[in-house]
Amino acid sequence: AWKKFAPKPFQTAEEFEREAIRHIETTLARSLYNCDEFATYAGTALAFRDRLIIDWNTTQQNHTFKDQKRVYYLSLEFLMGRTLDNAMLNVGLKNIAKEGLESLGFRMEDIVAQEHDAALGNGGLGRLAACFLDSLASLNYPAWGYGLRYRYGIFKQEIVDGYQVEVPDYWLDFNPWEFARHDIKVDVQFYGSVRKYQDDDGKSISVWEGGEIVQALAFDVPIPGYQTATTNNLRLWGSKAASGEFDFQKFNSGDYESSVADQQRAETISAVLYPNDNLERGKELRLKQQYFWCAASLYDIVRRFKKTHRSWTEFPNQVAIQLNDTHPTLAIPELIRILIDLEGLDWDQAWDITSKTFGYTNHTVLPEALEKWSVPLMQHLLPRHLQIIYDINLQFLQYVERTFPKDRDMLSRVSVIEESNPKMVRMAYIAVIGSHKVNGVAELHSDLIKTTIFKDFVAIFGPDKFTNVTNGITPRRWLHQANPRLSELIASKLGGYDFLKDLTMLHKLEAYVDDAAFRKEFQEIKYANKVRLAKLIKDSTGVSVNPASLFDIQVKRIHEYKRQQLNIFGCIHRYLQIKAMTPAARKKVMPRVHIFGGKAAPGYWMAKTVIHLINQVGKVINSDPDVGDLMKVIFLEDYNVSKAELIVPASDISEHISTAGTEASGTSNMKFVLNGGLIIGTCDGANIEITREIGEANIFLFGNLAEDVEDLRHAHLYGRYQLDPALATVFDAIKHGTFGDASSFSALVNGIVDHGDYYLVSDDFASYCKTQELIDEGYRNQEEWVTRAITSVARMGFFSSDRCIDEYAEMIWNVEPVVPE
Ligand code: 26W
Repeated sequence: AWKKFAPKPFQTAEEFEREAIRHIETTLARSLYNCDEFATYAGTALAFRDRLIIDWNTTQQNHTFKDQKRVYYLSLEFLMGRTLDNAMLNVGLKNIAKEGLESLGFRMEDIVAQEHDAALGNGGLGRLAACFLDSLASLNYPAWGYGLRYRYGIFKQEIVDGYQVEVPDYWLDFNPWEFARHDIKVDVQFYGSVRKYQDDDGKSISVWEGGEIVQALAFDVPIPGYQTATTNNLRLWGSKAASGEFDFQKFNSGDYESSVADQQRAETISAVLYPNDNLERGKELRLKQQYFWCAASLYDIVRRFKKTHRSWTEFPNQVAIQLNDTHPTLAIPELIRILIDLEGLDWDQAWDITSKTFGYTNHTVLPEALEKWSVPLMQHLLPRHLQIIYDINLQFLQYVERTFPKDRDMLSRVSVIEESNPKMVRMAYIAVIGSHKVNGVAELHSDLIKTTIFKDFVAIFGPDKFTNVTNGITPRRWLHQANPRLSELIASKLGGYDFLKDLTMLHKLEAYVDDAAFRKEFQEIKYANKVRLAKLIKDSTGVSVNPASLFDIQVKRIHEYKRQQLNIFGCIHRYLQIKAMTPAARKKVMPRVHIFGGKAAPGYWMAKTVIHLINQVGKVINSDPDVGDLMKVIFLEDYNVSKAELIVPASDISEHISTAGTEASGTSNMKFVLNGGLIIGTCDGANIEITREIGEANIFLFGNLAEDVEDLRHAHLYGRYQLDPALATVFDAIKHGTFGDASSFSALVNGIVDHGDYYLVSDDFASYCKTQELIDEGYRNQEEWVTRAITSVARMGFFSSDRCIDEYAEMIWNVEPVVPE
């Protein structure tokens, strides 16, 4: 009987218009007579949202009914970007909407551009989580993401006088994609103390009591799969003071303000995303965020399990939890606490269930990024969890001692507690010990973690616990949405869009490498994408760039290990060369536009110095009449996902030039190549596998190898090296004030000249510059260049996040898809 009342989704352009207008007039209470682009976006989004909800409800009912194992992806970051375009594509009604919008007098691009990015992430790790959600739904895996609903996402970056300025990103004014679940609340406890007693059977019981309670409220975001009815759920937790906790004592005694202050203190937990990427700062609020989110998510997962299951031994057959880096490691002691303290299991049962449930993905080997929390802080905030962590450590160290009886050093090396002052809890070790699989994100990285940070653990647990899953990207957003013309061209040759579901089909494009019409169209698309980027550059910086020049792009978080400084020193070197040339020689220079973008962590002074230098160099070069169009240096402000969608398809060359052994994988490298750009890169992260797939002839590799980095660093420290002479000339120009006040940049220069050049900029400089010359030569031969670009696109099928998710499902989660009815 209910069926006849079920909402009917629109099927035609006219029905879509009717729905969008209904929402504009009723849901938004706006008159059609002042219907601007924003209102039209809102009406469109709400019409599509209705459509998503239907599939979402069906999917969740179906998953509950089928009762198969589910995947829970715990990530502090989900860098989703915009949703509308993806929703339209995935439900297959984009053309209908386009037609409808046109008849209302709007262009699709303008409407889609009204949406604010959901920027709940820093960079690679957060964007990877977003690609994974897309693939999980598209492949019909029953999966949920769990994260935090930050009120402020990553800050907006403004460039003022060449310096980065951070502006808060309040993004929730109008967010049609989330649903507040007012009925789903979890009380999360902090502080307090642990009371131990013996029950009637003499069993020791721990009770965590006192302290304070903060309430977690669920906000759900539907995640539609591509061309499937499967619509998964992303649950984000917002914090609020627990209603019972609103201090009526204070309230009644007239201390209204302080009782509101308590409320605000609770809301602070989910207020802001920490903007550090690869730097751990040990802040109490961050630890509170981590526990708040882990506790709420586990409560929710356990509650769902208990609705249909009685035996705890079934838990790992029903639940797979993936830890996206160590940020959710507290979920391990939390599950043990639930099983022992609340459900009455004994240690061995609880441990067995827990370690079968969790998998841990490591995303970085940088020592400053490895999470450690001080024991006193943990004792204060989470007293029961600290006890459990000590218990885990005790059991583990006893096992190690039995296995390696003669190795005393081993015990202190692998102990979860670092014996420093204060003592520190090593979160990555808990994650390794408490999971059944540990993976890195590219082959080199997975090898490195086994030989460096987790070497002892390989000896202890054996090599099979450690595995590799090379990262991937979703071809829906990063090919079809970002580059619709290229996607259409490919579809015209491959007989439709099936390659968006099976990216390995791209290999068939190799048959068209010599097809003149195909090549011409391919080149025209690249040119059009460069024109589009040139317009963004003009609008945001005022600088005109010639789209016929070689576009050389480096966009990613600003970090010393990613070496934007190497790139900008290379630009200065090129500039000095041009300045020294005769007019005749200048005619032979290959014109280039050097484009940078990326945010520096607000407290990362050296990264901010790099941004300042790039802007200063741009200011000088872009207005130098000797240079003209031969060279431009651009810093694009506020790099984010939606800008990436515009930037990525417009590269001729992109730069992925980290010191070998430091970039775990990189994922933008994959995006650029998939869109027909070549790359210059070091032998690092996924660059190595990209090379293996597309062929050495199609990539510009340079620089020292990871295996030599340690020796080179050593040589610097003991003075057995000489500053690269070309780099010395670059430094002279900086010191002479060519790019403004030299003292602004002295720390950057001195870090290389006097302080050990930790990132080996000098060691790689000559090889970098030489390779840039090869690129100029290569680009001159457009015919060969296009062949390389097309061949590369054709060979990128491996890097779909669909492949990646299938590998996780098989090797780590042991879950199967649930095909929708
Ligand atoms: C605790 C501070 C902090 C914050 C973020 C430490 C570490 C992180 C992330 C793990 C850093 C990150 O985003 N890592 C990136 O992960 C990508 C996805 O696997 C990789 O492609 C990048 O190479 C890696 O830098």
